[in-house]
Amino acid sequence: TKRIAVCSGSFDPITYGHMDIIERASRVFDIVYVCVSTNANKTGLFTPEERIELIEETMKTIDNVEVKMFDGLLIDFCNKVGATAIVRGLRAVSDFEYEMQMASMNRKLNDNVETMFIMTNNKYSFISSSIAKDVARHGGKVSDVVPPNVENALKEKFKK
Ligand code: COD
Repeated sequence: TKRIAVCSGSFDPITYGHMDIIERASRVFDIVYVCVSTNANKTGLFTPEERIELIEETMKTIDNVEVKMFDGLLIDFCNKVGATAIVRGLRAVSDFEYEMQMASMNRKLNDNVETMFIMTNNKYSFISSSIAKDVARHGGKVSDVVPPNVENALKEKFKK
């Protein structure tokens, strides 16, 4: 049987940090679904369709990664695709509390889906979508933080 994982997130937009986690997960699991959800506490810059396109462009060289959009409980998406793991990235201690809350809630909802954490490469520890957006909004250079297609998309967004 295939080992299937879900990398969940808002990916608004995808950064080198996200890519690192997805790539590492793709080496451990047979199939990795990147599940784009809207985080109720964050307002989005990119539409879900735009986010998916940017992820697909960036991850196209990795064959066992598929990008999907899901509007609902992450656990329901896992059931739908037959995933036994949710993979999340950990950057620093500050991520821990939020991740613990989500993992324990998801465990209550379905004890058969395991939340697993991958530590990001140190050089991406301080990257976030929010910071990339903020720097791009003010015309700063984001080429160390996001791939070229995302850099262009950010430029387009803030041109208007
Ligand atoms: N290095 C490593 N990992 C990183 C980096 C980085 N620089 N940046 C982000 N990550 C990791 C994050 O830790 C996370 O694991 C993943 O990448 C995605 O990050 P974000 O910020 O894009 O996504 P979030 O945290 O906003 O995603 C939250 C969800 C949308 C997944 C969550 O709200 C959710 O599951 N919603 C669906 C509804 C649901 O099921 N709710 C109940 C959950 S208990």
